[in-house]
Amino acid sequence: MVTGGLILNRRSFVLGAAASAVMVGARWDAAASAEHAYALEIRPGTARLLEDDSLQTGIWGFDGQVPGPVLRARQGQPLTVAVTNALEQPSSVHWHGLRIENSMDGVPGLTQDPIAPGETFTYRFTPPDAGTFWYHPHIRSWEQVARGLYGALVVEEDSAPDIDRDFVLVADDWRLGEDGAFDAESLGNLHDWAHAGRLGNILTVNAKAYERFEVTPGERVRLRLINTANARVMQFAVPGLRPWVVSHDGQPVAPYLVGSSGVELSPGQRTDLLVDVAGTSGDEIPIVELSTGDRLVAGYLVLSRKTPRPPRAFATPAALPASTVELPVAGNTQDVNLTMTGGAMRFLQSAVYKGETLDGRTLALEHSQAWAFNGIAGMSAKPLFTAARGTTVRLKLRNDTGWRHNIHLHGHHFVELSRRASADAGARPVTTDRADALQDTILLQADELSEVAFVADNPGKWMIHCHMLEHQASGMATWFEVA
Ligand SMILES: [Cu+2]
Repeated sequence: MVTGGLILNRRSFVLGAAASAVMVGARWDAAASAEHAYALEIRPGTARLLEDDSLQTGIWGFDGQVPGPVLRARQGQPLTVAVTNALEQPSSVHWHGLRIENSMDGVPGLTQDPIAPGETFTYRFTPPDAGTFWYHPHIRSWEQVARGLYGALVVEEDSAPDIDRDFVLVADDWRLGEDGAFDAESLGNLHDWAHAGRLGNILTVNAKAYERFEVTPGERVRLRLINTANARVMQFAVPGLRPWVVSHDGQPVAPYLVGSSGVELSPGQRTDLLVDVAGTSGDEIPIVELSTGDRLVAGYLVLSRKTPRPPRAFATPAALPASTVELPVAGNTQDVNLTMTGGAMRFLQSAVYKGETLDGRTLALEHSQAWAFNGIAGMSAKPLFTAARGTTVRLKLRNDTGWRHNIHLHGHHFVELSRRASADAGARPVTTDRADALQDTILLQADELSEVAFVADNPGKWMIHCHMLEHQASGMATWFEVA
């Protein structure tokens, strides 16, 4: 464990940052209250997203800021968030990755009514897992998330891991004009919807061009990375240091070192890194984003000129406290196929939309639908499947499109069992770093197949959708029921 003095340092850092930078109007006082309570307002605001900070961007944000306040909760303790919608369109809040009661999942039309303009909805739940999560609207999310409606939700472990500082890095890509204005004109562009989704031209971390994190040589630092982009897959690395991955999607993994290609985060995914800070006071160590082939600087670890702490022996970090997710087992298994079709180059010939079979041209031009799951575009009246509570569901994902997709499961975490490069290729064991990871979101390349499994232990109606938000809006959304 760290010494008492360092715990104090860390605490004062967290609260200091909260008071000054990220938490206007939302406060957390663990000492005063066992129940963590917040109030958030969804409203327009402005942000300085560019290096030239004379340029402002109109955004939509929780409390008018982007990212929204970092909400902090504790594993197993109740959390209350009263959300008021001050937009002129309906909204909601989904708690991405949290295995909570279905009525709190924030999906209008499935788990609640939308929060109408001027109305307030109070979310109350108890996070069962410690880790890095995030929150965002689940209605017109292709617009509302793109405009800046998202924030981090950090659920702290009951017993704190041995670290000195804890930072949240909310990464996004924005589509902005030269003057910094948000490109609203291209929202809903069907070309984006049928291709890779809305990709931005500006990378930000915590809505800054170059976010700076002050650290001291000799410290072990936790970086909580969250990809909140609508559609861009990102790859992060800290080339000057040797970061350990300790968690994916809010679930602990056996620690391993980040490789030279960085750690991949598809939209919605999270990864927690532990970084042992080495260097000389005054150094600025870049955090880089590698997905374009360039090394884009996403921010800096700035080594403080304060007296370095006594050097500590940097060993392989201990794993975070074990997950409470029930692991799938053989037997009592239900197989479900989910086949993705459509998109540019392999357009839908036809699909069922709201109960009616329509040709691809009508789907695209009259309903903005370009993709289908099992031949059905968009949400249907009936669930894709119903599982008895406690059943292991083996979900056979098959991407028959020419594009990457990013499947997100609500209310549950799954493990990947196997992957194939195409239907003709042999099954191979999962060899990625995430082989043992519990995930709530998974990226499939064009033509890939993947088998994932989870225990359907959370009763209610849960979405499965592509978390490339334009794909979700244009057909890739369905739901299942745990009875
Ligand atoms: Cu997709």
